[in-house]
Amino acid sequence: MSHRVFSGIQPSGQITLGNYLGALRQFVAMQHDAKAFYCVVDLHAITVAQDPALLRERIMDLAALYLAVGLDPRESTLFVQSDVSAHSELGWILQCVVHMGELSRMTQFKEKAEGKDTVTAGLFTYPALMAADILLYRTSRVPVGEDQKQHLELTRDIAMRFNSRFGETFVVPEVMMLKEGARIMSLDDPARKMSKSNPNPQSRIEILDSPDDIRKKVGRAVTDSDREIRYDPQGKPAVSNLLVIYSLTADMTIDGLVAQYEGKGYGALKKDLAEAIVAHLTPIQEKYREIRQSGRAEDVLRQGAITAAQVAEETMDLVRERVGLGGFRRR
Ligand code: ATP
Ligand code: LTN
Repeated sequence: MSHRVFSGIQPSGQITLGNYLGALRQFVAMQHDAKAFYCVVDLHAITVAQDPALLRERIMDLAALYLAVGLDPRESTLFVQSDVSAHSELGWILQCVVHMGELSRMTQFKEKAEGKDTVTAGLFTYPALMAADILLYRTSRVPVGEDQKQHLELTRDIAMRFNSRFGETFVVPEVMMLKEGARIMSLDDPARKMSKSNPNPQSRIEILDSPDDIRKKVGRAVTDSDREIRYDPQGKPAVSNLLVIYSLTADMTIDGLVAQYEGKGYGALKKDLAEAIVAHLTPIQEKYREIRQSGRAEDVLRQGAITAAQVAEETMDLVRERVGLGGFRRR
């Protein structure tokens, strides 16, 4: 049986090199031998305040970027989460399956709630909606970065609990993480992951950054104390992060890079790294601009919503029946 793949990215900011190297790159690679669904998870984005006009722009930006990095609508279904109401509906039902204690243990919630006077209930129940996204499509594989591993484990627990309580309904999905790139770190602090909603724009490279911005950001990236260039994520986290980014954008091995820069300083490494990133991102940016102007993404999302809704509704019919809910619309 061919695999079902589902994943999503929040339109909560400009997409970063972390999102690309940890997640998007996998989306593209996995679309060929699976039935894949890639979603713009706007309902997740509103768990923190979003400006409505900006949110709409970011949804279109992300959809155009999906196409620009090589997602092919003939192979993958690309759609916006809020266009398929089954996500909210199953999200609610799964909120009635997941436990408060389980949600309280989620590190993403703890990190996002830290230091805030108030947080929304949606930020807390976020993993139930994420589980709904995945389980609606009877997904077998979920490509994500390392930070989502805990949410995926909870999704599996929710699916198994539901199946044992109500009878076999959901496929229990597997997490798919890349060996290299699953956790790209911030340029200003190698102890934190690169994130699109970090208030410091110097902490991240955005996929749509200009070549000059990329050069400046890489140039200012923090480095470790001695001058030696070696791969040692524990002892030299900043330089190791730069080596991972370099290796993935230039398609070279880390060992090869370490040999190439032996005896050279951080300056030489950073200069060449910036050029490798620029060379990798320039063709993506060109495609992105062309797609954004053509309005093509809107047609893709319209068709994607129809395809996704059909699959999701089939699952919802079964879920309602299993749980003992309503069903009169169809009787
Ligand atoms: P936010 O800062 O708004 O929470 P984010 O940048 O963490 O956003 P998400 O939309 O939450 O991005 O994540 C989209 C995908 O990118 C997920 O699969 C996530 O695991 C992956 N991802 C996010 N940050 C990184 C990173 N630094 N390295 C590798 N993968 C990442
Ligand atoms: N929680 C994820 C985004 C997300 C997702 C999903 C990822 C929402 N629904 C379903 C994979 C599958 C995040 O914050 N990166």
